[in-house]
Amino acid sequence: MSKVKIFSPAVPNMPWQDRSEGKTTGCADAPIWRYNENPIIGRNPVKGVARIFNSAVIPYEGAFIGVFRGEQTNGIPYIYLGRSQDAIHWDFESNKIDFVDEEGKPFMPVYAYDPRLVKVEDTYYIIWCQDFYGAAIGMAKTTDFKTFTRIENPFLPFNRNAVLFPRKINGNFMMLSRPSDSGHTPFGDIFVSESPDMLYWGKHRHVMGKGNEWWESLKIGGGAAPIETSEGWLLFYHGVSGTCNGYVYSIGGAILDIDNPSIVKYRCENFLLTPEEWYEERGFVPNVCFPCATIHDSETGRIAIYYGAADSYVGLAFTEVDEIVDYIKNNSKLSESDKEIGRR
Ligand code: BMA
Repeated sequence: MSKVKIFSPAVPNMPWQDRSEGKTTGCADAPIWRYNENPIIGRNPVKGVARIFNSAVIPYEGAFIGVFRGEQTNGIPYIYLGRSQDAIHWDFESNKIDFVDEEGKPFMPVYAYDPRLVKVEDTYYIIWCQDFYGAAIGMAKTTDFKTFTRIENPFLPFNRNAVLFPRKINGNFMMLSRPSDSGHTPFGDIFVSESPDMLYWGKHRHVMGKGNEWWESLKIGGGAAPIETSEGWLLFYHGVSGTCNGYVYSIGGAILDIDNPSIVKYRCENFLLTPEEWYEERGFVPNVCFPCATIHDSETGRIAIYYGAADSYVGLAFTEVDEIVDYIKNNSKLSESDKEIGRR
């Protein structure tokens, strides 16, 4: 039993590899280690799809299911469904997810990328980036992974990296997002918005800005759905450094206040994972570690982090809640805007 409690169902069959077997790396001192058979999803994973990366998975009916960013061979990203018994080896449907609109008529976004998958109460929500007169947030819901019904676009363009909290807070749905431009956004902070009905979103609050540390000094964005713990919401996010040779995406960690996630309680000044392995450094876009999901077990405190690598692969890394929370707390550096209720 971990010292820090995770409040979510137990997942005894979650993927796991002990640290001694996993790949640790020389330069990162965070208690997080890579699966030694990474990448778990390689190139050309299914007919018509050149690469799968930046994807989200969740326990489902005793096994696992996921929504995957598939880069089609025409270069346009879309979302594909995948299923797995062990959350490591995945079978993908060869057809893109067929969304329907609120009236049950077919609805196909022009493109769809970086999906997240979050269960709130009895419904699974998919949140992604799509065209709405520029990059914006798309959403759909399902209860059976057969019918996927569109929900109104929650935010105006331009926005990316929307991540829903796994339960309502003070009676409202809560969602992180990162307002942006429509290109390769050279700025960006994380905000939180709330909604009573998943239709109307408001009470927008600033959560955290790009960091002072160089690894996240250009922009940041929400990653995996926050994990509810006895210390607060544990958030794995991405932070970007703008080097003379292009952007570098690393994984960062923060803990948000449980009742008011606009307030950051702890924020780790060090990255938790940064591109070091060949599949992170080399690919369609080099130097990208982009977290989109975790699977975690409340019984053991184990956490598996799923991240896109170099816009080409999916990688898996492991940590334990006690150790990662300690590490984030022991290396926490907050700015004034992190600590305030971000309202102006
Ligand atoms: C961001 C997003 C991600 C991508 C990253 C690196 O702007 O588009 O999907 O992984 O760039 O290319």
